Amino acid sequence: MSVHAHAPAAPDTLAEIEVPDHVRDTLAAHLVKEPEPSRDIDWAMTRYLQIFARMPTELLQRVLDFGRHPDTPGVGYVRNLPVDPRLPDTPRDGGPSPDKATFVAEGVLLGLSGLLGEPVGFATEKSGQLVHDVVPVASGARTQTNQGSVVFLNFHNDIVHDPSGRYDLASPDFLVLSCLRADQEGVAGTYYADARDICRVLDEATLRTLRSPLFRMNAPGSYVRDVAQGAEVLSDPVPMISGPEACPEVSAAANGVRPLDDAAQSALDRLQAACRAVAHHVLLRPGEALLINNRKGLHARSPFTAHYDGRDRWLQRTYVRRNQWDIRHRAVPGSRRLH
Ligand SMILES: O=C(O)CCC(=O)C(=O)O
Ligand SMILES: [Fe+2]
Repeated sequence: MSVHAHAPAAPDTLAEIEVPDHVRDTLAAHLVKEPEPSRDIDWAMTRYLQIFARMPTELLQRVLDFGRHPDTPGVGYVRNLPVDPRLPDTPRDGGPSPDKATFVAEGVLLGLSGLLGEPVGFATEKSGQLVHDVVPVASGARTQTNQGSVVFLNFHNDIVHDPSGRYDLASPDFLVLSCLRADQEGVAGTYYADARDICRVLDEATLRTLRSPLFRMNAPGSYVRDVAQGAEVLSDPVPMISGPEACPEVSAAANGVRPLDDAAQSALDRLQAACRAVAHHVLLRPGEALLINNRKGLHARSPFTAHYDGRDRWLQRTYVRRNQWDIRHRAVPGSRRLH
């Protein structure tokens, strides 16, 4: 008998969800009539729920299961979604575009988000907007942020600075990334490494180190740039991997992880190498979206060429919490979704 006969099968960590043409067309027909959602976001989210709830039950359940169970895949690749009839230029300054006449893309993004939880904004990320435009920005081309293009954006999860010293607590549970326009060369790839796959390929000693509070996370690039005048703002020492073996949580700041000793540094290097070895790789195209569980795994982006000519890559993104209760201490007064 082979030694592998009783090894548990590797869990399926990528959900591929193809929307049938007739469902896409029905979604499009409704979404094209909807107004700009931020005018009354709770009304808009309710309306999107009505529209998306009419999808075939199996399709709807796959998206709901993605959001509600610890044992489901960490990344969902949704294809054949509706797009706007006419797409204006990609914004050059980080968005939003002033020229959008219809809001199909926003409806797709927020409709999918609403099946996972509630979209929330953070005052220090994209001015607190709920719909983020992820576009290359010349001044950030070499940064480890979503404005970058020239550099590989390392495997990370999207974390949020919090005065408690723990940056994983307030962070989004999910990100939704929806593609409005691909990069002109078609090479910009998004990667997702699921913590279950990462743990399968790492040795015991490395895992023990990664599960120890030997790492300090730097606050996101936007926070460091806009609030801290460029200085690092480090978290308390935290582990990078936590939780039960069957469903571990992983966290890594994009803007720098500072290991406390040499063993932690080499474990961090092995973690990034493991991510590259196990990651799912997707080239997002218009009408495609990625549902990203921001706790089950880490994501990354390949380098690509930005031209700053209005035809650059354009994604829209939400940050989604299943529940705002645990972050109510940081809610901005007078706002129900801004933290
Ligand atoms: O551009 C991408 O594919 C991913 C960028 C990213 O990490 C993010 O928007 O959080
Ligand atoms: Fe990210």
